[in-house]
Amino acid sequence: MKKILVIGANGQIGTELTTALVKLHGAKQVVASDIQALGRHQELAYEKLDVTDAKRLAEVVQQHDIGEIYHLAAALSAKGEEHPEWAWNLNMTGLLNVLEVARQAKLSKVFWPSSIAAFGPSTPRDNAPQVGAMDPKTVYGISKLAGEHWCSWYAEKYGMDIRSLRYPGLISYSAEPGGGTTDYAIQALFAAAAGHDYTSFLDVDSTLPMMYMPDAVRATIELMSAPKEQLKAAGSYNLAAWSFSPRELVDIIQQRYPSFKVAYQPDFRQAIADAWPRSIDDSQARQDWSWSPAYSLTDMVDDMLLHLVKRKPVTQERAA
Ligand code: VAH
Repeated sequence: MKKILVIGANGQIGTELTTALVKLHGAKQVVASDIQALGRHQELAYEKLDVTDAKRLAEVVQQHDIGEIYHLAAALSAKGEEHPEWAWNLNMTGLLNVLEVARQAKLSKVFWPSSIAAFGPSTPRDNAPQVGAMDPKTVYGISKLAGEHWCSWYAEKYGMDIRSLRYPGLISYSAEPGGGTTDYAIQALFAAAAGHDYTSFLDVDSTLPMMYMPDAVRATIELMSAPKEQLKAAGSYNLAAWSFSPRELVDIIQQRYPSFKVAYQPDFRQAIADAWPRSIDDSQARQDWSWSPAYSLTDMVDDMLLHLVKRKPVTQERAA
């Protein structure tokens, strides 16, 4: 049986998605890969892979008899603004390599994450629609919007099955995120669990769409398992759980840790957040494959703090 290749398996999404894919398909069916020399998932075959190297990617697909790719390696919004050429190359050359290798190897399915970052100031701030104005203002968002169109082009021209989700900000404890704008929420939870105060780089009322990683992973697997004929969206699906501001998150944390203190010092990431919608209309996903988040905002806070207090945060320096 053809195997699954996860590109970016050591990353914030890849770490938990890979574990879930192993649970579903078995360790022998999943090959992990990332830019680091070593993988996080000891039980899996692992390939050190720079996804901008098309030749190496094609070799890995051939050597492991890959049938599906989950391509998660990317530069996120904040780091992309600090290193625009690097971010564009990683995000676009990486995706184009995956699409072209998948075409030539006749892979059955490809998953690629888009993001609410593909929206911009012209997008309605509340209940951003599945189809509407998209004028991203970050290199990351531009690469996600361009990527959505490239995925549609390959799907239409070659009849490929390419599936995608516009993830909101994702909250997780298993792998620290790499340079996103929504990371303030994760950093605040890590700080509270460690008994430290926190200085937020977003202002107190910066409301953003967010989701707990277990829900995002389940949505990904549900999307990839859905019968193709059920999927009516032309491209990447809006996906949502809830939205919150730093003030709202901190209030919930302080109900559990009354001494937790937060200061607000907005930096360049404030302008990134201000160009993103406050909430997302994901009714198409709910309609097409009965998407529904399982975790409430307080469930997420309690589960994050439970795991973080029990263990030192797992961190792994990611190559820039
Ligand atoms: C970022 N976590 O902050 C990512 C995400 C919607 C935000 O794409 O860049």
